[in-house]
Amino acid sequence: MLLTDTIAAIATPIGEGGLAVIRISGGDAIAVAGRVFQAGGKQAPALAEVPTHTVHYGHIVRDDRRVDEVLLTVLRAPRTFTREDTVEISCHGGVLVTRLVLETVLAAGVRLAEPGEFTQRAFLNGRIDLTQAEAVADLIHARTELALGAAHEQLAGKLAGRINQLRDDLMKVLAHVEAHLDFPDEDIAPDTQAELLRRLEVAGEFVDELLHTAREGQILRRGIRAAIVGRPNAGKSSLLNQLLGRDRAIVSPLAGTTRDTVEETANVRGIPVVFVDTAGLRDALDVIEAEGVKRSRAALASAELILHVLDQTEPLAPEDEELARDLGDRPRLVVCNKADLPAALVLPESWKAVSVACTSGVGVESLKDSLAALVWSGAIAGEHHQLTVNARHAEALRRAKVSLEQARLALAEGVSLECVAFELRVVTGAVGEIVGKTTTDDLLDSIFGQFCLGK
Ligand SMILES: Nc1nc2c(ncn2[C@@H]2O[C@H](COP(=O)(O)OP(=O)(O)O)[C@@H](O)[C@H]2O)c(=O)[nH]1
Ligand SMILES: [Mg+2]
Repeated sequence: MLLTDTIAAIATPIGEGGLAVIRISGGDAIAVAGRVFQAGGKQAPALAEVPTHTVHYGHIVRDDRRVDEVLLTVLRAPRTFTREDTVEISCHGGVLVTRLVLETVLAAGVRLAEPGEFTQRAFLNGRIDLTQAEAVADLIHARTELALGAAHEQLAGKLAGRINQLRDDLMKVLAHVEAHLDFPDEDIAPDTQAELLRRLEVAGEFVDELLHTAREGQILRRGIRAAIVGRPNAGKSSLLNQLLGRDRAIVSPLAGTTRDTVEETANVRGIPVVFVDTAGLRDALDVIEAEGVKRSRAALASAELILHVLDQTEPLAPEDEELARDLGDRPRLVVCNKADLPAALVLPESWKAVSVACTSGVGVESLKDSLAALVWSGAIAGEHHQLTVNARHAEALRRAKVSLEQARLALAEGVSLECVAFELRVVTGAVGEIVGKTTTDDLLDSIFGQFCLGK
């Protein structure tokens, strides 16, 4: 991937819309735009002359023919996303017209950008660090406002700031240790050693704190899967519809109505939850239902949370007890449905249950509260949702943690300063990977390759 050439891509989704944006970035961006743009009005200055961060009305022209009527924004380096000269062309949002504008720009001498290349340039030019680049992707993919909030904080550099601080602190300790290595005759003074140990302990606590946010980070980024299971006719499909707020699954008094699994995402108190409605768990009557039951079992196995629906007009069935046993200590919420009808159900003491009536929706809001509480249980709540690490960060932090502990032990026992320095270099390297201070091409490819075209 060249960093010196000029690139262009459609920055908006392909499809019919009111507007589409074609983005051009690189040293020739403004010159290229000047070649294909015909400004409206007689006294309009050439694009090369216009001030930065200004918008211009005119037409994109190819071989003297007007391709589209556009608004063109000129953004000069370095106050741009990529830190390069950038031009954004807002054209009409049709599939064909957008493609023609892009082709016109490409024909004028720029290269089609690769997926994520604008963001990669922003990173390589020092505009953002790796955590911020990842936040751009999180932002685009965010499905709830909570996830969006976390992505915004990360994009603003909150995580990067904390990670850089950690790395700086460790570098100082490393510098101390290395200084002593240069003078092997001198022992490290006891109070210096105590101070260095304290700093390593503080660093270790901070790494642990960050690692604790990994689960939350995953919940916010990927959401969780919740399987709705229970006996036929308990009201599983009715519950799915209530949780989604619309009639997605077929509800009927006939047992065995739901034969396939139905998957839909809903926003529950800021958590993206993929609900999977399943066929009732029972001995199937025919091959289709048998396949449905098989899929229910698969959904059950892959879910992070189980909504176990019971019909409270009936006594507890052996299947329900069996299911509870099978689930062991996996997160489970027991939902007693049909609260509008007389009760015949007696639950074992240890079963914590929420009572709902899915026909009217009574109890569904408190079910959502319980669900969110269950998801966040064990995770740090509140403002800490704002600072969460992703799987890549967590992996680097785990490596850092191991070496940090080795360094601390070596220093405490006065084994060898060489060993302390070695481990600390591993730690600072691992921590540096998070923000992109130490990177490999493979790492960059894997991060930026996940982006969509034009980002
Ligand atoms: N009275 C009452 N009936 C319900 C309630 N929830 C579901 N039902 C009825 O129970 C039957 C089975 O519901 P359904 O959602 O298809 O159950 P599933 O087989 O578990 O998916 C349907 O006739 C629903 O209308 C409820 O809260 N109260
Ligand atoms: Mg059903």
